[in-house]
Formats: sequence, structure tokens, C-alpha cells
Amino acid sequence: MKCRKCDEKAAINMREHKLALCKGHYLEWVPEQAERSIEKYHMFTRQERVLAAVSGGKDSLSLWDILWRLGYQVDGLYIGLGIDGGVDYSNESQRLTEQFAREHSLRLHVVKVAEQYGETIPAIANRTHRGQGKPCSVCGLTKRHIMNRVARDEGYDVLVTGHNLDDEAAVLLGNTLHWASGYLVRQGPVLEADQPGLVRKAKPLCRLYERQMTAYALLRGIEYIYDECPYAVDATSIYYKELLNKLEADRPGAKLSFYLSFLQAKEAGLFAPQADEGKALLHTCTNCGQPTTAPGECAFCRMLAKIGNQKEKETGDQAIR
Ligand code: Q46
Ligand code: ZN
Ligand code: ZN
Repeated sequence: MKCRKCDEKAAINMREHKLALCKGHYLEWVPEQAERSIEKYHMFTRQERVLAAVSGGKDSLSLWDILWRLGYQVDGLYIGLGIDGGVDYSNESQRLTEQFAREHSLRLHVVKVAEQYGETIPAIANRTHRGQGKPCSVCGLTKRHIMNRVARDEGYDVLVTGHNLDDEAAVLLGNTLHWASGYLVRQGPVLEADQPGLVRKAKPLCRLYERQMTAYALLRGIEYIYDECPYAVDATSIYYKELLNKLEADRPGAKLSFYLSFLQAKEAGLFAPQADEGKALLHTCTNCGQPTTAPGECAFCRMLAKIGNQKEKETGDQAIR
């Protein structure tokens, strides 16, 4: 099969777009698609400072690469979770992220949860008993907190993440199956900073398939961590992704159309703005200053206080012994 734009052999055939491209044209096409999303959804401009959350995986490193090539002012943020799981996941992902930053002369912020808060994510999860043995809820809460804090404290205009179309369509399917209107209202390529202390979030890869991102990373020669986080297996989102992949196999483009039609329906007013929309985070945490749903301390600070109390108790117990 030949490239649509030249006579070279095609490196990828995208049935969803009825488009086959050679390596050179594909490496141009992906950033063009990202740029189209950035402009269409008013994500950010070249005058704004962008912080990319990078995990060492293919999506986030490719996102960083693409934004840098497109000429945006983009720095990286790596959060060391302290997750081992037999594959030394955190150390390897940090090594690859730092290597990428060095090779491209890009600025990288590194925040290690254990250094900053005294314990790794799995250890905090064990202490707090959140998430029935899986550290994902503690992990999500902590990552959101750190990402917003660094973006806000370092004066970035927007925080970007490497969520791709498969991620977004899986979340959409989950939200739709539950008719989770609160989540559906907020799901989209951009989450505006509609509360003081909150930084705008954007997902420039939201219209690119996971397969396209893998192809981009491989053809661009980006070295990324192949292993998923060991806790990612068996997640419901993986099941939703498999369901959507079956649909996509029979009907190429179904995933994209599912997501884009949702965005269009939203734009057309499917979810009329509620009177209380956006007012959910009206309070400011008395400890860290980030927005929160109830007066007092935010969920993250309450979690930290809890593990602090436990540690004090442990030291006390040891002293008595
Ligand atoms: S939440 Fe859960 Fe992820 Fe954190 S513990 Fe791993 S799988 S990394 S997106
Ligand atoms: Zn070509
Ligand atoms: Zn707080």
C-alpha cells in the first residue's frame, strides 16, 4: 500500500480515516491533528505557558514531543509514585522521562511523593484503606493535587495530559452506562479554571487513537516505558476499551464518532447548564489553598492528616515499648 501523499510505501493504514501514510507524512500528520484540536477547543496559545504531565509512557512523551515541535512553551512534570510491582515501574519511567527532557533540552519538574509526603502511594493506600487494596483512588487524588499545585505555584496557564481517544471514549462509555450526568457535563477536551486556585486542563490528543499514538512514538523513535502501571490491569476502563475495540473492528471510525458526536451534542445544548454547575468547588482548603467541595480541609489534606496521626501513634507505641 502506498502513501496517500507521495509514492513511498505506507507505514500506517488508518481505516477510520481511509488514509494510509508513509513514515514522513505520518510524523507530520499527527502534530497537525493535535494542533487542530488545540485550536478548535481553544486549549492554549503560543503565548501561554504549558505544563505537560509526563509519566514516561508513549502518550505523554509523544504529547511533550508534539507540543515542543509545534513551538509551544511546554515544560514537563513527572510525579514519582513509588510504585514497584516487580518491574521497577516508577524508577524506569522517571529515567525515560529525564532522558527525554535531557535530549530535547526541556525543563522537567520532578515531584517524588515519598520525599514530599513521607510515603509512597501504595504505602499511603495501605494506611488509609482507600480503594480496597488498589491504590488508584489515593493515586488519582494525589496526582490531581500535585499537578494543580505545581501548575499554580509555578505560574503555568494550562496543564496538559496525554489522554487519547481510547481513554476518553472509555470514560464516556462508563459515564453513559451510568448516565452520570455530573461527570458527563464536565467531560471534554478542556476543563476551564472556573474556580480560584484551579488551573485550566486540556487534552490535545483526545481525537487521536491509542494505536496512532503508539505508531507515532515508535516511528519518532521515542523511548518509552512499555509496561503499564501494575495496578492498571483488570481496571473497568480496560474492559470498556476492549468493548469499544470490538465495535471499532466492525465499524472503523465508531470510536471517534461516539466521542465527537457527544461533544457536538453537548455544544448543541444536550446538557443545559445547571444553576449550580461550577459551584461545587466554592470553598478553599484551609491548609493548602486549593479549591474543595466543603469548608475546611480538602480530601488530600485530610488524607495526609490521617497518615500523620497514624505515624505519630506508631512512634508513640514504639517509645512505650
Ligand atoms: S491510578 Fe492506579 Fe494509574 Fe496510579 S496506581 Fe497505577 S493504575 S498510576 S493511571
Ligand atoms: Zn508520504
Ligand atoms: Zn488541601
